[in-house]
Amino acid sequence: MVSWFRRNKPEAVAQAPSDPAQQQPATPPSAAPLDAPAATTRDDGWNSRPAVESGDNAVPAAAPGKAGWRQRLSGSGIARSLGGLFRRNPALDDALLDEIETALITADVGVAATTALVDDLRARMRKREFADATAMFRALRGELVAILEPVSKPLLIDGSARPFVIVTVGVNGVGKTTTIGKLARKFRDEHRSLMLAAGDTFRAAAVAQLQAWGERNDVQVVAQGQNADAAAVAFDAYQAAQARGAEILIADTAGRLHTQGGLMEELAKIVRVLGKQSSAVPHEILMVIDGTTGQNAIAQVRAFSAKVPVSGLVVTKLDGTAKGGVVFALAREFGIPIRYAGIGERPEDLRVFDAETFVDALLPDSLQE
Ligand SMILES: Nc1nc2c(ncn2[C@@H]2O[C@H](COP(=O)(O)OP(=O)(O)OP(=O)(O)O)[C@@H](O)[C@H]2O)c(=O)[nH]1
Ligand SMILES: [Mg+2]
Repeated sequence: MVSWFRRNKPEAVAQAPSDPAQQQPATPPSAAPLDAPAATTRDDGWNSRPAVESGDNAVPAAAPGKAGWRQRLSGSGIARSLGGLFRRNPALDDALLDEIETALITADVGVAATTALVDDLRARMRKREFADATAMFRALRGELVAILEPVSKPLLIDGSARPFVIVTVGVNGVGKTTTIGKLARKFRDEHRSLMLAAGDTFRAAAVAQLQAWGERNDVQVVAQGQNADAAAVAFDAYQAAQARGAEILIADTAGRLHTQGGLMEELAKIVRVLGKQSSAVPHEILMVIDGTTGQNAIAQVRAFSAKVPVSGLVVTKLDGTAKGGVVFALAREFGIPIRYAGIGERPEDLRVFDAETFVDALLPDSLQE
């Protein structure tokens, strides 16, 4: 944790409260226009010169972010249970291992990952590797980081792909549209040119929600009316982005239950139609997971991955009471890169996922290196 703050010192500053974007709700007010005009365009300078130029065609999509992980994650189930254990200054014995096991399972780390972790700690305790409980907690920290390290791979925007296409997918209400809004904010702050595609055509309010995020961030949104074919919207948006030389196109999609066969087919169609442009398109299929979902997240990722090649995950709602442990279960089960963590509803509440930062935000300060 300390080392992370050291690395990122200049950014460890709270967002200026005068930013109007912060004062707006994540979901636009109901007074927002409901019917989006077909293929809306705004020529408002979004295409202005990027200050961040990718010399090697691939740079991290966003900086690691600002301080606040610890503050936001301290309410999570996993932070509370592990922190509580540690504060009691326990003896190093089997009872402590049982408590760690309970804490991890309660926090949704999952039975398989928990068993592997605890068995390993037990074996090391028997070999007298640990002088005291603190030493065992440190080992636990190391193992938790080791689970997440392989999936700590930030999204790299290939500068030679114009546009670099990101499609967000996931079940209803997980935070897809909000994440797009946050990404729009990040990319805009990096002076990248970008466009959004309102591919959730099920509800008029969904189009309006994306348009509100677009307006807030000065980003052009390509939309058609409600009930338009989502694949056609994505296709039009791709062509518009290409014609304008946009660096990035992010397509929203409607939430769907992973068990709804027809809707899952529609998602595959969106990806297939985009793929007609080039086999590399879409460059990233970003699946958004609600961090409070628990083990059901595993079933969701399995079902979506069976239909479309999910290439990155975003875990949202890790602030508040999320159990958080599902991040470890996902990492262990799929090995799909976790690109970002959502830690709040505001535009700036998105962090590039980092294994050490995440684990250290869950553990007491004294355990950090
Ligand atoms: N606390 C918290 N809330 C979040 C976060 N991300 C999204 N939300 C909230 O979750 C709710 C749903 O977000 P949306 O972005 O509309 O979710 P969606 O996946 O687009 O939903 P559908 O389009 O209906 O499938 C909103 O109230 C968001 O403000 C987060 O990281 N933390
Ligand atoms: Mg949405």
